[in-house]
Amino acid sequence: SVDRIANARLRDRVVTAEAAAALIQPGETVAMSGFTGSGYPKAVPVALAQRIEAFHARDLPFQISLMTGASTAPELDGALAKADGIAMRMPFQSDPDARNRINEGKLDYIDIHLSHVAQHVWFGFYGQIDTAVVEVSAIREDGSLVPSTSVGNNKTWLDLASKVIIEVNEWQPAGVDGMHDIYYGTALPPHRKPIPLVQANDRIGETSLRCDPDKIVAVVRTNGPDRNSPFSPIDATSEQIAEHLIAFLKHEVAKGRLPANLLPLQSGVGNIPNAVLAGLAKSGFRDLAAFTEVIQDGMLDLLRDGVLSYASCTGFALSPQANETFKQNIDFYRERIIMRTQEISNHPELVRRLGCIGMNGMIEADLYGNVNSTHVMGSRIMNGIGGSGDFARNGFLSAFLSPSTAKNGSISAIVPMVSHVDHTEHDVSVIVTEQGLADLRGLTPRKRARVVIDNCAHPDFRDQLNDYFERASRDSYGKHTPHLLPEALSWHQRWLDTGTMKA
Ligand code: 0RQ
Repeated sequence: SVDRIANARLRDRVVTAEAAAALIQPGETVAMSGFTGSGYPKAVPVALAQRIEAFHARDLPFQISLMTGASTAPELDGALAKADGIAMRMPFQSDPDARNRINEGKLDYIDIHLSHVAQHVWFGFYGQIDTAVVEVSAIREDGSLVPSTSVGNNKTWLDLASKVIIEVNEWQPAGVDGMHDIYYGTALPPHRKPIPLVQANDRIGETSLRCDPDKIVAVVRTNGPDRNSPFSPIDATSEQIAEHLIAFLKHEVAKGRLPANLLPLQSGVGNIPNAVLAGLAKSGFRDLAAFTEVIQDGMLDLLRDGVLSYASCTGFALSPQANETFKQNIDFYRERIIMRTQEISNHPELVRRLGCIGMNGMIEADLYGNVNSTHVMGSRIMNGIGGSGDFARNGFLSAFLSPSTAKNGSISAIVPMVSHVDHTEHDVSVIVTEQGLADLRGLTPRKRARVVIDNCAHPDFRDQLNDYFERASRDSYGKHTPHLLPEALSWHQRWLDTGTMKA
């Protein structure tokens, strides 16, 4: 087979993962590739975790600040968190070990909008990047780098890092070459220009990443799979949520507010968004487009069946089975998928111009439409805001989806006041649970409360919510957004004290 490293100079820099990891020093800021379990480095982070453990065994300090595109995998976040090797982490993670350390207060975590990461690093808000560790699928003869299954912030990492370690992963299909679109037109204010993308499938950049070869200090060959975790079968609750949302989209088409083929879709990851995608396939929609962050199984199916004409993303989150289908039909998918940097896939200017329809999961929503996507009981982080805010604030419509209860019915996802705010009442158009859909557009706060309680709350919590809302409407200091402050968060405290939000 053809050598994936076609550049002779860089072929000479091939070393073991251990040798590459030895180039990373304590206290460094390290920027790695990876987005929702795709395209992350597979070998150097594990070797780095071992190096860190060896230091710790000799009572020597060793931690790094770690930045990525989004969530990675046990071999990256998991291994480094277990080794107690991360001092600061940003911007999005979903690893159980890292999450536990963050919630124990032992790992500093900064949760920012995914579209902000690259520019905030360019602005200098996070200091100098010492090392970039980036997985690619191949190195071209001219030294340019063909990304693998995610692009994330790799352009920024390669541009700004003092030294670069490249992993060339032969497991990634060679046929991804041509799928990427790396935009080099970004500049810093006050010199920014409009981004010349007017349709979700426009190509505005290059198919590979540039990198100054003098900065590449090591190249490591790998051959290992992305995280590729399986999806659970679609359950009844997810299916009902999907049905409500699809009925709403059809209604919007009938009213003439959306075209028959909708507007570019953004879909979060998880079982509910997957059910929505499966539902779209069954409901007769055609010629849809996606302008989203992540392509998961449901979107590959829609592309295969012609329901979706094309999809723009920055990474994948596939089951092992879907990954096989992807690899076997890579020529088909390359014609229909464009992978961009996450500053472009999530760019507010583009999300606004294209009129994306955002569909994301949530932890809880309150009577007035504020949404918490990240913190259980206001303090325990689950994952992070990810790209949900980029799409919620800037899209044509933004829907937040969740079962109406959590933890065996002991928690209501509809609460008097959210215990943490990621999406304000100004950014949320529609809330959907298996009970129904609340269309908040054009409604005053008190009218929103009515439809949220009537359409979305679980019957077990409806009386309690009505009681709160009625008393607040009578006794609140202000009557615009009625609240009883001593009670507003009492449901959360009750759950912490007694194990249920039920009064
Ligand atoms: O926890 O597994 O311990 O039981 O949250 O909940 O219902 O399985 O739903 O996997 O879709 O996750 C908001 C976390 C939903 C996700 C969130 C607990 C529940 C369970 C997971 P257990 P479900 P999902 C694009 C967009 C932010 C990022 C985003 C998310 C766990 O959608 O991270 O939108 N969103 N990115 O028990 C207590 C509640 C709860 C609750 C759920 N009210 N109280 N626990 N849970 N609701 C992708 C990217 O940006 C990269």
